[in-house]
Amino acid sequence: MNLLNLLALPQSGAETFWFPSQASTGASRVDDLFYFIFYVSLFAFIAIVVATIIFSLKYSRSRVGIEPEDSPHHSTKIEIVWSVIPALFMVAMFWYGFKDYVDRRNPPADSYQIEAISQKWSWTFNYPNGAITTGGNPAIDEGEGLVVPVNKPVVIRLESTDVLHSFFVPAFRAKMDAVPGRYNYVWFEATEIGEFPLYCAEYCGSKHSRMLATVKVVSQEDFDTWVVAAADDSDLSPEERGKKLFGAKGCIACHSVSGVAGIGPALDSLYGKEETLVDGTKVAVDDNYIRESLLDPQAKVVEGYANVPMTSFAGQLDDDDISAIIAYLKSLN
Ligand code: HEC
Ligand SMILES: [Cu+2]
Repeated sequence: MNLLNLLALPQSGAETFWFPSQASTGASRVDDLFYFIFYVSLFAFIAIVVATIIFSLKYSRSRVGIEPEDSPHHSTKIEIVWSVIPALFMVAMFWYGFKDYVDRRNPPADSYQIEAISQKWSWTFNYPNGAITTGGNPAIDEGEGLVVPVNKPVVIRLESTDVLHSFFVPAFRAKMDAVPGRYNYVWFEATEIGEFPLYCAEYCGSKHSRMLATVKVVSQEDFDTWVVAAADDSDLSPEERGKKLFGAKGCIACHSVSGVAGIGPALDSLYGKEETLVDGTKVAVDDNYIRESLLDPQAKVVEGYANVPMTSFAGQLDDDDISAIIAYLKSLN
């Protein structure tokens, strides 16, 4: 690798040693601030190290034999100069950092909102019209990833069902934690059509490195066609439809399917199991038990969950939906 790349400034947003090419409106501001701080620090570092070396050679007692003589040990003039000049640079760093931070935290009013739910070790993306995509651990899931329109501000509302994850798209310079138990958000406006890697940037367990998805940026026209087609689930199998509903109806916010209990019990390898209820009785998990869990969750409450009520989905899920969810839960065994 050419070491000079370390010093390269981005040329019209192209890839550098430090950054991938710029693919969002906010990217150049992040980069400009980074390079400003980097070059100021580099200048100060070199100036201090070079001066240290020159002076220690020039005035070395053992080498040159110069005896120390009385000299002024305080100069107000010099002290003011070396306090005020760096302070001005720091005020500039703070000012631009603060401005960009405020900008990063305030999505434009006409933003398109997509919900991203993270779980070990994948993402579920819910679009406003009911379309759902997934992305992440390729061993489990060959999801399509996040799809967004170009030149349109997009707010990603971040949730986590289990542990801390972090939504990170280097090409957009967009990075924000997904925190269990609260909502967070990040926004960006993509400026280039293409596919960009989406990483989880918070160590979240053994398959963290495979929590790797893509963001596909398409034209607004393509997006509009795609999102309508993606919401149409008439050609899905019951299992696939169940999986979609599981994300879309928010089950995934309380139930993981990775064996980790969240607000509610993990639902993988649930079907057919013997469940212990709060009053100590045991019931077999079958179609009717699951149906009842959805329509009248308080009828049979799982041991250990007496204080965390699940809300009823009566009126939100029709019989077809319930069958699809049952098919999906069965497929997780
Ligand atoms: C607000 C959190 C929350 C949401 C959202 C939620 N659940 Fe639950 N769920 C719970 C809790 C807590 C329990 C355990 C207490 C109980 O049995 O009612 C539970 C229990 C269950 C059970 C029984 C589990 C077992 O181990 O026997 C099933 C099945 C279930 N939920 C399915 C779903 C499905 C499907 C959805 C989405 C349509 C959903 N839940 C949405 C919190 C939630
Ligand atoms: Cu993660």
